[in-house]
Amino acid sequence: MPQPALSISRRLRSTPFTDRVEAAGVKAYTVYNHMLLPTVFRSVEEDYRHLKTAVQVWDVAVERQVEVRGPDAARLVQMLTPRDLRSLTIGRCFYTPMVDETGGMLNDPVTLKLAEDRYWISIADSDLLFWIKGLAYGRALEVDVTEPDVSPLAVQGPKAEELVARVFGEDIKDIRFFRFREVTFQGQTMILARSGYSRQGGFEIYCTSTALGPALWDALFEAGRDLDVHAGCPNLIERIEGGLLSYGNDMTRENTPHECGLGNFCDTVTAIGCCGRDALLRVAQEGPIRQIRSLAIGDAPVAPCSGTWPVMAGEKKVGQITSAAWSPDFGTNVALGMIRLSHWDPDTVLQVHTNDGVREATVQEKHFLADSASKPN
Ligand code: THG
Repeated sequence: MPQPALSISRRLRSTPFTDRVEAAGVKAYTVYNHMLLPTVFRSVEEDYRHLKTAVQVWDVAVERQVEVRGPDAARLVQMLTPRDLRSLTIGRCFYTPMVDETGGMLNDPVTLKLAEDRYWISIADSDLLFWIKGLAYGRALEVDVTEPDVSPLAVQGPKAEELVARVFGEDIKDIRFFRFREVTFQGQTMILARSGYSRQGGFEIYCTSTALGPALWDALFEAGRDLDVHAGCPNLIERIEGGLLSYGNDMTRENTPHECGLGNFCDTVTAIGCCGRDALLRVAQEGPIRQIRSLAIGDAPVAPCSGTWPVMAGEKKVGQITSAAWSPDFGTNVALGMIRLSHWDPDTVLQVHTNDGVREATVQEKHFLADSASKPN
């Protein structure tokens, strides 16, 4: 069915790379942090295959930065998350669930510590800036909370390291996972991190100048011509296979980090000052009664899941699917869903009410792992 078009106005902010993305033939966008996020270039399946074999450049400027700067910066950032930030040293990135006073998820950003008194919070799709400004004002903290001119450009795929080394030098190969360094591009200091929203490996360049965005894009494409570099974007199939969660889709304010399977990124007992700490300590006593699971949905490819699909055990609703896509490598539909405790054990068979009928689904032990995938042709 043809999709309706999206009317673009000033409220849907463009990015430093929008001209290049359009020249590269973007076929669809979604809206994320009031900006345009590409979702398809050639087709979701062609983009998927190319991401797993070559290298892509992604305009992920929608991952806006909330900069927290000042003498109270560390205190304020710890108020936001149940992850203990005492081990977040300068040069590191932490995946940080962020919660409100009830322990409900507000966002799941990557937090970078740039200096003792300076952090970037690289946000998913919710207006976290307002919450942070409210806390800073309400507690009269000595901080500035701003959205700086910073636009991440991701380089993802098996050849990403080679491409980034060609542009920024061989030394970048020493950057470890979830660490960053300062680099210089045309005299401008930027941040280069080994991170990104795929399981294929790669880097994120935090472009610190809108004016230099197109030149940065062009430099990567010129250097990567023989690597088959192509414009890409976070890929629905690959991220579901890899169990990468999407805020607003797989989780909302209704969920705690533990329900999202993000308990590993929480140290609620020692995260003193986190505003959701008391609420989370209370729920941690019992443990969650529903949690995100990977599922395989049987038979032919399913149509896209634009809302949620009920998950049933006979007559009883035991959960919902929040993301699903056909996986060429696994030969099944891969999915993420929130499933009740009584039915979340691996190999449990359930029924999913998709838009085009009831399908059988099997709960997986973990996300879909690359080494059990059938090799691409
Ligand atoms: N990079 C940056 N900002 C972002 C994202 C990103 N902001 C929005 C969105 N993505 C935030 N969500 C995620 C979700 C997962 C991961 C990163 C950001 C991720 N997770 C790995 C995992 O879960 O295994 C690694 C976590 C770890 O080991 O610390 O990478 O992609 N800049």
